Amino acid sequence: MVEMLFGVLLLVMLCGDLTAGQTCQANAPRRDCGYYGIQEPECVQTRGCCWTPTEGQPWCYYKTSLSVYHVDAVMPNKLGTKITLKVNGSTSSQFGDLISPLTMDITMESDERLHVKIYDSNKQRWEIPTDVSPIGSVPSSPPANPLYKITTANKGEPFYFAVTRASDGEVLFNTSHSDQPLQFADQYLTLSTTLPGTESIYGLGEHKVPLQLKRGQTFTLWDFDTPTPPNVNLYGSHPFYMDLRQSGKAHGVYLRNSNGMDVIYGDNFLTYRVIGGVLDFYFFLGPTPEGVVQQYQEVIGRPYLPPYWALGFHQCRYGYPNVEALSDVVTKYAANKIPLDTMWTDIEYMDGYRDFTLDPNNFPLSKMTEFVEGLHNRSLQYVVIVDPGIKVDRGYKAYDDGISKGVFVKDKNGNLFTGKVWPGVTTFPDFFNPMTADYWKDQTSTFYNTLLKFDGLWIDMNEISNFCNGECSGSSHPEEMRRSVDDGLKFDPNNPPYHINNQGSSIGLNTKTLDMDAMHHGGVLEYNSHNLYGLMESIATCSVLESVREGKRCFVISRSTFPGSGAHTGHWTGDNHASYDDLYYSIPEMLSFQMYGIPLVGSDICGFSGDTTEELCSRWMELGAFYPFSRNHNIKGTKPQEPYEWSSVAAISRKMLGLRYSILPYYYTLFYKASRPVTTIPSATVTRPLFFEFPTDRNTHSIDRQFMVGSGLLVSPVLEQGSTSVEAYFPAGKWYDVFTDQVVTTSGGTSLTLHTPIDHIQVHVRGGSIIPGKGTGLTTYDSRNTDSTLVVALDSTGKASGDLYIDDGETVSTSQWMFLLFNATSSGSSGQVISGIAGQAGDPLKIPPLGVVKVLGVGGSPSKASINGAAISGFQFNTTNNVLLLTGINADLTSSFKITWE
Ligand code: MIG
Repeated sequence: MVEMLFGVLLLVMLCGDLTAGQTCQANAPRRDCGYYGIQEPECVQTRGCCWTPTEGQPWCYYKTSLSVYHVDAVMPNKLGTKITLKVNGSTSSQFGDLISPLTMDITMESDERLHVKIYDSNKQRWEIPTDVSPIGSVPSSPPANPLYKITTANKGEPFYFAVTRASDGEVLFNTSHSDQPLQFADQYLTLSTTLPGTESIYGLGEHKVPLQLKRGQTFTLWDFDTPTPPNVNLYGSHPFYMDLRQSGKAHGVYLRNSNGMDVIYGDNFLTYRVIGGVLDFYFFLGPTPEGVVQQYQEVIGRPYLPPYWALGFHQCRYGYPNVEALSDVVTKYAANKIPLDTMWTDIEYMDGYRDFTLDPNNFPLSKMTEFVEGLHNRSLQYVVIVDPGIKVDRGYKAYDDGISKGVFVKDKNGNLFTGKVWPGVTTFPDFFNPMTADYWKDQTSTFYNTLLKFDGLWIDMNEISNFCNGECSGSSHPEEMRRSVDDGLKFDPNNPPYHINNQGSSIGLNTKTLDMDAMHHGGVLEYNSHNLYGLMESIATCSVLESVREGKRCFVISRSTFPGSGAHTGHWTGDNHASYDDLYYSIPEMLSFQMYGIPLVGSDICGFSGDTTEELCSRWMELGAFYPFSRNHNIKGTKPQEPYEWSSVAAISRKMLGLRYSILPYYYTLFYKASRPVTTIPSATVTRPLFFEFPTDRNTHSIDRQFMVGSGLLVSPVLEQGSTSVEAYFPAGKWYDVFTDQVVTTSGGTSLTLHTPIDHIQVHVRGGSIIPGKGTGLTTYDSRNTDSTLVVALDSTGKASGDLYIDDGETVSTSQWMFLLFNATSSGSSGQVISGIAGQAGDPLKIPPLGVVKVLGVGGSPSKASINGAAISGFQFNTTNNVLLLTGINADLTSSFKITWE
């Protein structure tokens, strides 16, 4: 320190004042220029630094330069402009030398999408491979009617750029007037945008926070295994936000970067501080929130369509001691007539926590085979956990094979990188190595073919989680490896100059994970690729499942995720607590992941850690019945919480899961639409915040205690202990209670307090929607074999519409499918529902017929109905609630029909 200081002084004396053009910025991140106890005169006069006493921050800190980049050249091209930026004067900055020149590519990729990328003009820096997280296709000619305008500084001027909405000139992103100009050093890249201060921002996960982000908070993106305290960085990283303006117009901003970062959301600014890579921004112009999400997903990849059974109910727990315990759970579900599609097993099934093995005592092969066959015979599925850590253990196939193929992550010297996880000393497959896909496939398929016919895999601990901070101290290197790369690191990845706010206290980047100089294939540092591990494991795992299960869709649930994960996997929100707080947080978490393109998401129902209670578990089964991914799971050592543990919770589960199963065709259709590129069939999110449907209703902008399923269902749960009522907001429209068919409001735009006893949740159907359904069942298989139903909820003008996707529910490249549209119109006491086929492939599917149609909000008093001209005998009209119930219809759903009533 002392020597360094002399060095600095000497330099200052030799070269003149290095801090010319630099100022004191007390609100910018401070780099310590002093030591504990330094006084102002020494700080300011001797060291030439700044002095601002502030609790919790260095009082003596370096000056910062402003507007150091200037535009050097502007070159228009086919789809936009190439601009070069140069630093005028000193390149020294508080967190390393600024890189100069920089290139900024502005590319107009579509009417709705603008791409702005700033990078080192001379040296290739770390960028995310496009086969890991994709980028959208780029057109050959410029878009005709871009919804945006971009302006930048002119040649010679201090750099800035601004994106505005073309239709009304509203500024969406503007880097010019901020205290924080662009700085682009090797390990510190910062850029700020000004904000109006009245916007709503969503995204920047994964965090346990309200849906609408609070100002004055730093959102850190760095994958980390932690029992989900609020605000801090969790398992996945999604550098995407949506900005919804008071007008109801939304846009999105995606920073395509996998390095650690802080995003600071202030009163009227948002600042990125990123510790590597490039500044690669995508702007999505919406202007609807749903549009923004769909435009984003066109870049990162569409969510995959999961198998239909994935939408059934799942039961898991950490700590089922043996195969008998698993059977017992399945038996009790059946005995209690509670729907269950999939039984899960946590790490205890393994032999000494070795992946791809079975514990010979508690989960022996013969009994496991019998158990899994039993499940399959009853059309249930089985899912097991797989962790990335492979036990270092000669004679263990997964280890030996990995060593001989050289597919594990290496340390900085090229030796095997070892950490510690459940099995003890472990190593980690390196999915950057092209051989690793084969290795992973070989291990998984051998496991599948010789030991366990699982239907899906649960991939945990892939942040990567490690019990040590980096390599465990005293680790020996059991296998020597040839060093694969040596690009002579010019920096210390373990100790970058800027410390991101890891876990809210800037703890080391290697905390509970690998060292930052751990090496992946091709010289890829852990420092750069850390946030990608879960995504890469998901890609490999989904692809293995598709191949071992012979073309059936994969089922993978991953803890760590990144943009693009939704194309391969779903997600559960990790280790929540059996608390009412976490019951609530599960809603903003679920809704955020809809934006991130991972619609198959849900939280551990009834709570993972801590003992749940009868009341909490009741409320959680009610809410969880509407999660896209619906699983009850808890930690070892706590009270059991399968729904049949209480007769009350069993009854509630029968009711709510019964409803869920009966509307799965609606959910599945939404999943199909989520998976579709933006074409004629509109793409869609599965569950969504209210503001997605009602963006101009400002009351909706902060609602995250209610949510919508598609555009037609509104779910309003009880989230407080001891409460038996819900204060539910109803946006404009006519809303019907799905349980009673009663109208609750005909105009909307109003909050209602609804009596909601312990066995109830508020679910409303929006007038104007047609919800396709089925009879219920104890499995999705049984439910799929029942007749189809339609609930037609007429709006106040007597209209409604809806759609339905049908296929076999499991094949990857489904060659037989259908997309149906339903349309209802009515006036007075007569009306009709017609169906049409909007898309189809292959021969029509053989599926059960349409059995029941229920029409809500019927006018007048109809007395008869017919289908394609033939009378429908099952005719009932309820004059008190204006519900028309048509039964025994028995019409082929796969050819167009017309139902009329009068
Ligand atoms: O260190 O496999 O989030 O769902 O039950 C804990 C045991 C490891 C964490 C997962 C949790 C799972 C547990 N795992």
